[in-house]
Amino acid sequence: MNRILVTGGAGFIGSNFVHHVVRHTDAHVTVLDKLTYAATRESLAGLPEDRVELVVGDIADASVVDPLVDRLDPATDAVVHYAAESHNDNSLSDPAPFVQTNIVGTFTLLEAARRTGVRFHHVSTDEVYGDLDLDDPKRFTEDTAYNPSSPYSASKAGSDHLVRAWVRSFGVRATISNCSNNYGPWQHIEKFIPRQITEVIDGRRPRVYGDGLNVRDWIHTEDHSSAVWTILEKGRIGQTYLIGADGERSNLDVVRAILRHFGRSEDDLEFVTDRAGHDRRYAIESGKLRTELGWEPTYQDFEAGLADTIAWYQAHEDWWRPAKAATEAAYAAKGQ
Ligand code: NAD
Ligand code: TDX
Repeated sequence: MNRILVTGGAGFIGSNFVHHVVRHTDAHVTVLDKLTYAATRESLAGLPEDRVELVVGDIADASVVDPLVDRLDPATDAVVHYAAESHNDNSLSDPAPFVQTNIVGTFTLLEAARRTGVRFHHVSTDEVYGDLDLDDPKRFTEDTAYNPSSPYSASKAGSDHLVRAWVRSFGVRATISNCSNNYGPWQHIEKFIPRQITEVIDGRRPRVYGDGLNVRDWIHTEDHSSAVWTILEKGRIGQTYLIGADGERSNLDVVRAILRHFGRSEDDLEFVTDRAGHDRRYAIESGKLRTELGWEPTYQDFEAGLADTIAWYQAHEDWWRPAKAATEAAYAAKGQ
Protein backbone atom coordinates (compact mmCIF):
# COMPACT_ATOMS: atom_id res chain seq x y z
CA MET A 1 0.00 0.00 0.00
CA ASN A 2 1.39 3.42 -0.99
CA ARG A 3 -1.41 5.76 -0.06
CA ILE A 4 -4.38 5.27 2.23
CA LEU A 5 -7.44 7.45 2.70
CA VAL A 6 -8.66 6.88 6.28
CA THR A 7 -12.16 8.20 6.95
CA GLY A 8 -12.87 8.99 10.61
CA GLY A 9 -9.12 9.00 11.26
CA ALA A 10 -9.49 11.64 13.99
CA GLY A 11 -11.78 9.37 16.04
CA PHE A 12 -10.95 6.83 18.75
CA ILE A 13 -10.21 3.77 16.60
CA GLY A 14 -9.35 5.52 13.31
CA SER A 15 -6.60 7.60 14.95
CA ASN A 16 -5.10 4.44 16.46
CA PHE A 17 -5.03 2.93 12.96
CA VAL A 18 -3.26 6.02 11.58
CA HIS A 19 -0.53 5.60 14.22
CA HIS A 20 -0.34 1.90 13.42
CA VAL A 21 0.17 2.60 9.70
CA VAL A 22 2.84 5.25 10.37
CA ARG A 23 4.68 2.95 12.81
CA HIS A 24 4.56 -0.26 10.81
CA THR A 25 4.51 0.73 7.11
CA ASP A 26 5.82 3.35 4.64
CA ALA A 27 2.34 4.34 3.44
CA HIS A 28 1.14 7.94 3.23
CA VAL A 29 -2.16 8.61 5.04
CA THR A 30 -4.84 11.16 4.23
CA VAL A 31 -7.41 11.46 7.02
CA LEU A 32 -10.90 12.62 5.98
CA ASP A 33 -12.81 13.61 9.11
CA LYS A 34 -15.70 15.98 9.80
CA LEU A 35 -14.34 16.64 13.31
CA THR A 36 -17.63 16.01 15.08
CA TYR A 37 -17.87 16.13 18.89
CA ALA A 38 -16.30 12.63 18.89
CA ALA A 39 -13.14 13.59 17.00
CA THR A 40 -9.83 13.52 18.79
CA ARG A 41 -7.64 15.95 16.89
CA GLU A 42 -4.96 15.82 19.59
CA SER A 43 -4.42 12.13 18.90
CA LEU A 44 -2.93 13.02 15.51
CA ALA A 45 -0.59 15.66 16.93
CA GLY A 46 3.11 15.03 16.40
CA LEU A 47 2.71 12.66 13.46
CA PRO A 48 5.17 13.39 10.60
CA GLU A 49 3.69 16.01 8.27
CA ASP A 50 5.12 14.33 5.19
CA ARG A 51 3.28 11.10 6.10
CA VAL A 52 -0.11 12.26 7.43
CA GLU A 53 -2.50 14.90 6.10
CA LEU A 54 -5.83 15.90 7.67
CA VAL A 55 -8.70 17.01 5.42
CA VAL A 56 -11.74 18.32 7.31
CA GLY A 57 -14.92 17.32 5.50
CA ASP A 58 -18.03 15.16 5.35
CA ILE A 59 -17.98 11.62 3.87
CA ALA A 60 -21.56 12.19 2.65
CA ASP A 61 -20.41 15.11 0.46
CA ALA A 62 -19.32 13.81 -2.97
CA SER A 63 -17.61 17.12 -3.76
CA VAL A 64 -15.23 16.43 -0.86
CA VAL A 65 -14.89 12.67 -1.32
CA ASP A 66 -14.42 12.46 -5.10
CA PRO A 67 -11.21 14.53 -5.48
CA LEU A 68 -9.61 12.63 -2.56
CA VAL A 69 -10.43 9.22 -4.05
CA ASP A 70 -9.35 10.41 -7.52
CA ARG A 71 -5.84 10.99 -6.09
CA LEU A 72 -5.53 7.27 -5.23
CA ASP A 73 -3.94 4.73 -7.57
CA PRO A 74 -6.14 1.61 -7.86
CA ALA A 75 -3.02 -0.55 -8.23
CA THR A 76 -1.40 0.42 -4.93
CA ASP A 77 -3.77 2.49 -2.76
CA ALA A 78 -6.88 2.00 -0.61
CA VAL A 79 -9.74 3.60 1.30
CA VAL A 80 -10.18 2.43 4.91
CA HIS A 81 -13.57 3.54 6.15
CA TYR A 82 -13.96 4.19 9.90
CA ALA A 83 -16.07 7.37 9.92
CA ALA A 84 -19.41 6.90 11.65
CA GLU A 85 -21.75 8.11 14.31
CA SER A 86 -20.81 5.44 16.85
CA HIS A 87 -22.75 5.74 20.12
CA ASN A 88 -25.89 3.65 20.68
CA ASP A 89 -27.33 5.99 23.33
CA ASN A 90 -27.07 8.97 20.96
CA SER A 91 -28.81 6.98 18.23
CA LEU A 92 -31.79 6.53 20.57
CA SER A 93 -32.00 10.28 21.26
CA ASP A 94 -31.53 11.37 17.62
CA PRO A 95 -31.18 8.76 14.88
CA ALA A 96 -30.96 11.23 11.95
CA PRO A 97 -27.14 11.71 11.83
CA PHE A 98 -26.70 7.94 12.05
CA VAL A 99 -28.69 7.39 8.84
CA GLN A 100 -26.97 10.31 7.13
CA THR A 101 -23.34 9.49 8.01
CA ASN A 102 -23.41 5.73 8.33
CA ILE A 103 -25.62 4.97 5.33
CA VAL A 104 -25.47 7.98 2.98
CA GLY A 105 -21.77 8.52 3.82
CA THR A 106 -20.88 4.90 3.05
CA PHE A 107 -22.91 5.10 -0.18
CA THR A 108 -20.97 8.21 -1.24
CA LEU A 109 -17.61 6.48 -0.64
CA LEU A 110 -18.73 3.31 -2.42
CA GLU A 111 -19.75 5.29 -5.48
CA ALA A 112 -16.26 6.82 -5.59
CA ALA A 113 -14.69 3.35 -5.23
CA ARG A 114 -16.93 2.04 -8.01
CA ARG A 115 -15.97 4.88 -10.35
CA THR A 116 -12.21 4.59 -9.72
CA GLY A 117 -11.75 0.87 -8.96
CA VAL A 118 -9.91 1.66 -5.71
CA ARG A 119 -9.65 -1.04 -3.00
CA PHE A 120 -12.08 -0.39 -0.14
CA HIS A 121 -12.13 -1.69 3.43
CA HIS A 122 -15.28 -1.15 5.48
CA VAL A 123 -14.98 -1.11 9.29
CA SER A 124 -18.10 -2.39 11.02
CA THR A 125 -19.35 -3.84 14.27
CA ASP A 126 -20.54 -7.14 15.74
CA GLU A 127 -23.74 -5.33 16.76
CA VAL A 128 -25.16 -5.95 13.26
CA TYR A 129 -25.84 -9.53 14.43
CA GLY A 130 -28.11 -8.47 17.30
CA ASP A 131 -27.51 -10.19 20.64
CA LEU A 132 -27.09 -13.62 22.23
CA ASP A 133 -28.57 -15.04 25.43
CA LEU A 134 -26.17 -15.19 28.38
CA ASP A 135 -26.23 -19.01 28.38
CA ASP A 136 -26.10 -19.48 24.58
CA PRO A 137 -23.04 -21.62 23.75
CA LYS A 138 -22.87 -20.02 20.28
CA ARG A 139 -20.78 -17.01 19.30
CA PHE A 140 -21.14 -14.76 16.22
CA THR A 141 -19.48 -16.02 13.03
CA GLU A 142 -19.33 -14.64 9.48
CA ASP A 143 -22.46 -16.75 8.74
CA THR A 144 -24.63 -15.34 11.55
CA ALA A 145 -27.80 -13.68 10.24
CA TYR A 146 -28.09 -9.89 10.52
CA ASN A 147 -30.52 -8.83 13.29
CA PRO A 148 -29.66 -5.30 14.50
CA SER A 149 -31.45 -3.81 17.52
CA SER A 150 -30.66 -0.08 17.73
CA PRO A 151 -30.73 2.77 15.20
CA TYR A 152 -26.90 2.73 15.40
CA SER A 153 -26.55 -0.99 14.68
CA ALA A 154 -29.28 -0.87 12.01
CA SER A 155 -27.43 1.95 10.25
CA LYS A 156 -24.17 -0.04 10.38
CA ALA A 157 -26.00 -3.13 9.10
CA GLY A 158 -27.38 -1.00 6.26
CA SER A 159 -23.88 0.18 5.40
CA ASP A 160 -22.58 -3.43 5.39
CA HIS A 161 -25.37 -4.43 3.01
CA LEU A 162 -24.47 -1.58 0.66
CA VAL A 163 -20.84 -2.76 0.60
CA ARG A 164 -21.90 -6.36 -0.12
CA ALA A 165 -24.21 -5.20 -2.92
CA TRP A 166 -21.52 -2.95 -4.47
CA VAL A 167 -19.12 -5.94 -4.48
CA ARG A 168 -21.61 -8.29 -6.07
CA SER A 169 -23.35 -5.93 -8.51
CA PHE A 170 -20.51 -3.60 -9.48
CA GLY A 171 -17.35 -5.60 -8.72
CA VAL A 172 -16.09 -3.10 -6.14
CA ARG A 173 -12.94 -4.58 -4.54
CA ALA A 174 -14.06 -4.43 -0.92
CA THR A 175 -13.62 -6.31 2.34
CA ILE A 176 -15.62 -5.90 5.57
CA SER A 177 -14.60 -6.41 9.19
CA ASN A 178 -17.01 -6.67 12.13
CA CYS A 179 -15.24 -6.06 15.42
CA SER A 180 -16.30 -6.39 19.05
CA ASN A 181 -16.16 -3.64 21.72
CA ASN A 182 -12.91 -1.66 21.72
CA TYR A 183 -11.15 -0.09 24.69
CA GLY A 184 -7.96 1.94 24.99
CA PRO A 185 -6.68 5.55 24.90
CA TRP A 186 -8.61 8.41 23.24
CA GLN A 187 -12.07 6.82 23.61
CA HIS A 188 -14.76 9.43 24.20
CA ILE A 189 -15.94 9.58 27.82
CA GLU A 190 -19.55 8.97 26.74
CA LYS A 191 -18.55 5.29 26.27
CA PHE A 192 -18.78 2.73 29.09
CA ILE A 193 -15.15 2.17 30.19
CA PRO A 194 -13.89 5.79 29.99
CA ARG A 195 -17.12 7.03 31.55
CA GLN A 196 -16.67 4.79 34.59
CA ILE A 197 -12.91 5.50 34.91
CA THR A 198 -13.53 9.25 34.90
CA GLU A 199 -16.49 8.93 37.28
CA VAL A 200 -14.24 7.15 39.80
CA ILE A 201 -11.47 9.74 39.29
CA ASP A 202 -14.11 12.36 40.12
CA GLY A 203 -15.03 10.50 43.33
CA ARG A 204 -18.45 9.49 41.99
CA ARG A 205 -20.00 6.05 41.66
CA PRO A 206 -19.92 4.14 38.34
CA ARG A 207 -23.30 4.04 36.57
CA VAL A 208 -24.44 0.58 35.51
CA TYR A 209 -27.43 0.15 33.17
CA GLY A 210 -30.14 -2.34 34.17
CA ASP A 211 -28.88 -5.37 36.12
CA GLY A 212 -25.29 -5.03 34.81
CA LEU A 213 -25.23 -8.63 33.57
CA ASN A 214 -24.97 -7.61 29.89
CA VAL A 215 -21.82 -9.05 28.35
CA ARG A 216 -19.44 -7.31 25.94
CA ASP A 217 -16.45 -8.94 24.20
CA TRP A 218 -13.57 -6.51 24.79
CA ILE A 219 -10.60 -6.00 22.46
CA HIS A 220 -7.81 -3.45 22.75
CA THR A 221 -7.92 -0.92 19.93
CA GLU A 222 -4.27 -1.75 18.97
CA ASP A 223 -5.38 -5.28 18.17
CA HIS A 224 -8.27 -3.95 16.08
CA SER A 225 -5.79 -1.87 14.07
CA SER A 226 -3.42 -4.78 13.43
CA ALA A 227 -6.37 -6.90 12.32
CA VAL A 228 -7.60 -4.26 9.84
CA TRP A 229 -4.08 -3.91 8.40
CA THR A 230 -3.85 -7.71 8.04
CA ILE A 231 -7.17 -7.81 6.16
CA LEU A 232 -6.10 -4.92 3.94
CA GLU A 233 -2.92 -6.77 2.98
CA LYS A 234 -4.07 -10.38 2.86
CA GLY A 235 -7.89 -10.45 2.95
CA ARG A 236 -9.83 -11.96 0.05
CA ILE A 237 -11.95 -9.46 -1.89
CA GLY A 238 -15.65 -9.74 -1.12
CA GLN A 239 -15.04 -11.45 2.21
CA THR A 240 -16.14 -10.53 5.73
CA TYR A 241 -13.81 -11.13 8.69
CA LEU A 242 -14.89 -11.03 12.34
CA ILE A 243 -12.37 -9.45 14.74
CA GLY A 244 -12.36 -10.44 18.41
CA ALA A 245 -9.95 -11.33 21.21
CA ASP A 246 -12.00 -13.71 23.43
CA GLY A 247 -12.64 -10.91 25.94
CA GLU A 248 -16.18 -11.61 27.18
CA ARG A 249 -16.92 -9.79 30.47
CA SER A 250 -20.16 -8.67 32.13
CA ASN A 251 -20.48 -4.91 32.64
CA LEU A 252 -20.52 -5.52 36.41
CA ASP A 253 -17.22 -7.41 36.19
CA VAL A 254 -15.63 -4.51 34.28
CA VAL A 255 -16.89 -1.89 36.74
CA ARG A 256 -15.70 -3.98 39.71
CA ALA A 257 -12.25 -4.33 38.12
CA ILE A 258 -12.08 -0.51 37.78
CA LEU A 259 -13.20 -0.01 41.41
CA ARG A 260 -10.62 -2.58 42.64
CA HIS A 261 -7.89 -0.78 40.70
CA PHE A 262 -8.70 2.45 42.57
CA GLY A 263 -8.91 0.67 45.94
CA ARG A 264 -12.64 1.32 46.23
CA SER A 265 -15.26 -1.17 47.39
CA GLU A 266 -16.53 -3.38 44.56
CA ASP A 267 -20.10 -2.51 45.57
CA ASP A 268 -19.56 1.25 45.36
CA LEU A 269 -21.64 1.55 42.19
CA GLU A 270 -25.08 2.71 41.12
CA PHE A 271 -27.68 0.88 39.00
CA VAL A 272 -29.41 3.34 36.66
CA THR A 273 -32.17 3.32 34.03
CA ASP A 274 -31.53 0.64 31.42
CA ARG A 275 -30.86 1.45 27.75
CA ALA A 276 -33.95 0.91 25.55
CA GLY A 277 -33.56 -2.29 23.52
CA HIS A 278 -30.30 -3.04 25.36
CA ASP A 279 -28.45 -5.96 23.70
CA ARG A 280 -27.75 -8.72 26.23
CA ARG A 281 -24.54 -10.28 25.00
CA TYR A 282 -22.05 -10.03 22.14
CA ALA A 283 -19.43 -12.74 21.50
CA ILE A 284 -17.10 -13.12 18.51
CA GLU A 285 -15.65 -16.29 17.01
CA SER A 286 -12.62 -14.96 15.10
CA GLY A 287 -11.25 -18.28 13.82
CA LYS A 288 -11.47 -17.30 10.14
CA LEU A 289 -9.22 -14.25 10.61
CA ARG A 290 -6.74 -16.23 12.72
CA THR A 291 -6.60 -19.37 10.55
CA GLU A 292 -6.86 -17.84 7.08
CA LEU A 293 -4.81 -14.67 7.60
CA GLY A 294 -2.64 -15.61 10.60
CA TRP A 295 -3.72 -12.71 12.88
CA GLU A 296 -3.45 -12.94 16.68
CA PRO A 297 -4.25 -10.31 19.32
CA THR A 298 -1.36 -9.07 21.45
CA TYR A 299 -3.44 -7.87 24.45
CA GLN A 300 -4.42 -11.26 25.91
CA ASP A 301 -4.76 -9.98 29.51
CA PHE A 302 -7.82 -7.69 29.86
CA GLU A 303 -6.96 -6.54 33.40
CA ALA A 304 -3.47 -5.43 32.23
CA GLY A 305 -4.94 -3.58 29.24
CA LEU A 306 -7.52 -1.97 31.51
CA ALA A 307 -4.79 -0.86 33.94
CA ASP A 308 -2.88 0.79 31.04
CA THR A 309 -6.09 2.50 29.95
CA ILE A 310 -6.83 3.79 33.47
CA ALA A 311 -3.27 5.16 33.68
CA TRP A 312 -3.77 6.89 30.34
CA TYR A 313 -6.98 8.65 31.50
CA GLN A 314 -5.27 9.68 34.73
CA ALA A 315 -2.46 11.25 32.67
CA HIS A 316 -4.74 12.94 30.09
CA GLU A 317 -7.29 14.76 32.23
CA ASP A 318 -6.63 17.95 30.25
CA TRP A 319 -8.02 16.17 27.18
CA TRP A 320 -11.23 14.65 28.62
CA ARG A 321 -12.10 17.20 31.32
CA PRO A 322 -13.70 19.81 28.98
CA ALA A 323 -16.30 17.25 27.79
CA LYS A 324 -17.09 15.73 31.18
CA ALA A 325 -19.73 18.05 32.64
CA ALA A 326 -21.86 18.21 29.49
CA THR A 327 -21.61 14.43 28.94
CA GLU A 328 -22.79 13.75 32.51
CA ALA A 329 -25.56 16.37 32.29
CA ALA A 330 -26.95 14.63 29.18
CA TYR A 331 -26.90 11.26 30.96
CA ALA A 332 -28.45 12.71 34.12
CA ALA A 333 -31.35 14.12 32.07
CA LYS A 334 -32.16 10.52 31.03
CA GLY A 335 -31.80 9.09 34.54
CA GLN A 336 -28.50 7.45 33.58
P1 NAD B 1 -15.74 7.64 17.15
O1 NAD B 1 -17.12 8.16 17.35
O2 NAD B 1 -14.74 7.75 18.24
O3 NAD B 1 -15.09 8.34 15.87
C1 NAD B 1 -15.81 8.55 14.69
C2 NAD B 1 -15.03 9.54 13.83
O4 NAD B 1 -15.76 9.72 12.60
C3 NAD B 1 -14.89 10.93 14.47
O5 NAD B 1 -13.57 11.41 14.32
C4 NAD B 1 -15.88 11.79 13.69
O6 NAD B 1 -15.49 13.16 13.61
C5 NAD B 1 -15.85 11.11 12.33
N1 NAD B 1 -17.08 11.37 11.56
C6 NAD B 1 -18.37 11.23 12.02
N2 NAD B 1 -19.22 11.59 11.04
C7 NAD B 1 -18.47 11.94 9.94
C8 NAD B 1 -18.78 12.37 8.63
N3 NAD B 1 -20.05 12.54 8.23
N4 NAD B 1 -17.76 12.64 7.78
C9 NAD B 1 -16.46 12.47 8.17
N5 NAD B 1 -16.12 12.07 9.41
C10 NAD B 1 -17.11 11.80 10.29
O7 NAD B 1 -15.94 6.13 16.69
P2 NAD B 1 -15.01 4.86 16.95
O8 NAD B 1 -15.42 4.22 18.21
O9 NAD B 1 -13.61 5.23 16.72
O10 NAD B 1 -15.52 3.92 15.75
C11 NAD B 1 -14.90 3.96 14.48
C12 NAD B 1 -15.54 2.91 13.59
O11 NAD B 1 -15.38 1.63 14.16
C13 NAD B 1 -17.04 3.09 13.38
O12 NAD B 1 -17.35 2.78 12.04
C14 NAD B 1 -17.66 2.08 14.32
O13 NAD B 1 -18.92 1.65 13.86
C15 NAD B 1 -16.64 0.98 14.26
N6 NAD B 1 -16.58 0.11 15.45
C16 NAD B 1 -16.43 0.65 16.70
C17 NAD B 1 -16.32 -0.20 17.80
C18 NAD B 1 -16.13 0.37 19.20
O14 NAD B 1 -16.09 -0.39 20.15
N7 NAD B 1 -16.00 1.68 19.39
C19 NAD B 1 -16.39 -1.58 17.62
C20 NAD B 1 -16.55 -2.09 16.33
C21 NAD B 1 -16.63 -1.24 15.26
O1 TDX C 1 -22.78 4.46 31.60
C1 TDX C 1 -22.93 3.38 31.03
N1 TDX C 1 -23.33 2.29 31.75
C2 TDX C 1 -23.51 1.06 31.20
O2 TDX C 1 -23.87 0.10 31.90
C3 TDX C 1 -22.68 3.20 29.62
C4 TDX C 1 -22.24 4.38 28.78
C5 TDX C 1 -22.85 1.95 29.07
N2 TDX C 1 -23.27 0.91 29.83
C6 TDX C 1 -23.38 -0.43 29.22
C7 TDX C 1 -24.11 -0.52 27.90
C8 TDX C 1 -23.40 -1.69 27.23
O3 TDX C 1 -23.94 -2.91 27.70
O4 TDX C 1 -22.03 -0.83 28.92
C9 TDX C 1 -21.97 -1.60 27.72
C10 TDX C 1 -21.04 -0.87 26.74
O5 TDX C 1 -21.67 0.34 26.37
P1 TDX C 1 -21.03 1.31 25.25
O6 TDX C 1 -19.65 1.70 25.64
O7 TDX C 1 -22.02 2.38 24.95
O8 TDX C 1 -20.83 0.30 24.01
P2 TDX C 1 -21.86 -0.57 23.12
O9 TDX C 1 -23.22 -0.02 23.15
O10 TDX C 1 -21.64 -2.01 23.48
O11 TDX C 1 -21.23 -0.28 21.64
C11 TDX C 1 -19.81 -0.21 21.46
O12 TDX C 1 -19.30 -1.40 20.88
C12 TDX C 1 -19.69 -1.68 19.56
C13 TDX C 1 -19.45 0.98 20.56
O13 TDX C 1 -19.94 2.19 21.13
C14 TDX C 1 -19.97 0.79 19.16
O14 TDX C 1 -19.53 1.85 18.31
C15 TDX C 1 -19.44 -0.52 18.63
O15 TDX C 1 -19.99 -0.79 17.36
